[in-house]
Amino acid sequence: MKTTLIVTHTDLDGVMAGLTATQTSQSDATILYAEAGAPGIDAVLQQVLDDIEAGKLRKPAHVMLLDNTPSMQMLMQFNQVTGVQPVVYDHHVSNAPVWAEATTVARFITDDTGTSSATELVFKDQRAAFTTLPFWQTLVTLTNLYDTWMWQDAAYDDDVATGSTAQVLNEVLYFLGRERFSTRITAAKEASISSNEKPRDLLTKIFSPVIMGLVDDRMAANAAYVLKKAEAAEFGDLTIGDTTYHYAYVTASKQMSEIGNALTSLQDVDFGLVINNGALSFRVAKDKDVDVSLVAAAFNGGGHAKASGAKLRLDWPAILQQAVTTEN
Ligand SMILES: [Mn+2]
Repeated sequence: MKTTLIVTHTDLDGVMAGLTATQTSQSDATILYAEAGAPGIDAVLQQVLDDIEAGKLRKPAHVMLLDNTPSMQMLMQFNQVTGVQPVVYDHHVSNAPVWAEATTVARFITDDTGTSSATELVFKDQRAAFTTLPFWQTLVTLTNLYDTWMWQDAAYDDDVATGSTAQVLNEVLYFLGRERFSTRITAAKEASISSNEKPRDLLTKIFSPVIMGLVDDRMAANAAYVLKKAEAAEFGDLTIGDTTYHYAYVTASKQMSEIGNALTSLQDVDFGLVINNGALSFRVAKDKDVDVSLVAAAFNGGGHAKASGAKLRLDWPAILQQAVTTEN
């Protein structure tokens, strides 16, 4: 193992936080990626501990945990085995109890205002490492706007399209994939890019005009798909207690939250439901009062009152057998 270990999330904020942290780490860094939430990062840290125990890995000298907070128990175990106090950069407020409690086994750099991404937390903490990379501030701004949902605010609909370029940066990540995205960003550290490049021009320099054109095409195709799905919606009524709610539903294979949003703007709809291969995604219309986390909970799912999700598990072998048995 190299001397710095970084564990981060797989989304734009996680990937950019990792790339920002490698710039600041004193030595070569290994980056590992974890799924969202404590179970995701706990699983990765458990694997690291297992590998250290099996002699496959050397103990890291520095550990940075980004856009994610492990469980209290895992932080204690990790500290005990490695002797290292990880530095945790996180902004998921549901982890605040661990931030308050685990101060003897880890150091926490956090935000609970909803305005700072993990990438911004790392950048602000280590700004001195970026004096020779003035354009990095723009990448941090775009990542921050996207991850905190602020990119849609009118304030960022400015003459250089800062808000919409934040969405484009996210799309570039999913178009290229994490490896190629990271390679391009790392190469940009070597290129001489001026500090006052407009956001879109900066991305074109980093990723090339060809890639930006393909990403634009893909975003246009996605928007058309969302529109087509909203037009194909069917409608239902659901009674919870004394109240009956009207909802729109449709099946889709991608763009779940965008389609959910589009469904909520259809006439008289209280909430939208998008179904993707058994995954149910609920979203409440603006100014409508229905707690869809109750509906998700009925399928062992959860989330927020205004947006929640669940997974419908169907026993296909049993369904097939029953259908054939009934038929014959
Ligand atoms: Mn984040």
